Amino acid sequence: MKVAVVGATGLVGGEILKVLEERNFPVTEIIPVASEKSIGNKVSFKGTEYTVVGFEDAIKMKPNVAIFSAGGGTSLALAPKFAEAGITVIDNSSAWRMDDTKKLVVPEVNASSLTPEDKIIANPNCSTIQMVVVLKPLHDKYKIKRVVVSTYQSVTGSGKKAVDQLFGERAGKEIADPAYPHKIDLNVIPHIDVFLENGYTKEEMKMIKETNKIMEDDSIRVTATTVRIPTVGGHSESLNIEFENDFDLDEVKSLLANMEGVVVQDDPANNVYPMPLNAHGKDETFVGRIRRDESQANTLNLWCVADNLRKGAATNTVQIAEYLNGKGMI
Ligand code: 11C
Repeated sequence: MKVAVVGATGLVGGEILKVLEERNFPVTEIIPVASEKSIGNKVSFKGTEYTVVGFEDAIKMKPNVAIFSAGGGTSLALAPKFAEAGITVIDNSSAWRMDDTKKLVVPEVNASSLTPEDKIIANPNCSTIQMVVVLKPLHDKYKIKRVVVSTYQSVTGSGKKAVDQLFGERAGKEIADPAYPHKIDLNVIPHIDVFLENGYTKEEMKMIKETNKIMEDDSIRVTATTVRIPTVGGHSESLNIEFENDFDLDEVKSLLANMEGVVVQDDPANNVYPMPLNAHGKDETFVGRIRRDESQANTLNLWCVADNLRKGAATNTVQIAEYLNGKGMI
């Protein structure tokens, strides 16, 4: 497989290369693609150096698949050019997610919806991905009515500038060009992406709309509050899930334990529960603090954590490529 990575020099691009390497995706050639200013730079993959090229050269090199992580504007402009040349695009931006003609895919949940005709495939937002892998087995069994989610999101979700802001503040440096409108170290910022007219942020609305699309069920009501915290290892989420039907707590734990890509870490007596420090660098979504919401019938509380650059971005895109490859679609 010839694999183009568009945005190869960014935080997620670097993670995509790492995940392709670690999961042994059958790569014969990496084509790193980036904007003008990075063309000619070198990117290393499995001990070989590859030269960063522009998008026109990348298309001429005819990759089997192009994994995009270069922002929505680049995806809107360039993904159709790759697709027209017959190259399947897996896009990590928000550009195509809510387009009715494009699939929004978390492999453990809805990979089977993919067909060879899908030439631009959207990868969901990181905070949505880790939530839907947890919701899916529970929805199939007990039918979800409503989800209330509150997030505790890593600064890596905002890119390198935000990581530099956190560690710069911690080192007592003056931050000339901060990623956030406030200090992030020793702080909690209830604001991710831009505010919309309804008072929600764009990140919150992504979690709501993307969940309905991926789960193929608009009857699931979702409300979200998304929050940035000074951590780097991954995103954490508190989920309150109300079901149509009653559930058995042991069965909930076993459904989650048997879900592909989910690991249950739930032993409060021994202080075992998911944390970003432990999820960092892993591909799974970790779930714990699984308990009944005693204030209301048929309702569950849990806590889930995943590395947002891995399962929330790079790993999910590579898993989509693995699925397409396994089905002979690329
Ligand atoms: C964050 N979830 O943590 C965002 C980053 O739509 O892919 C990913 C944005 C997206 O800030």
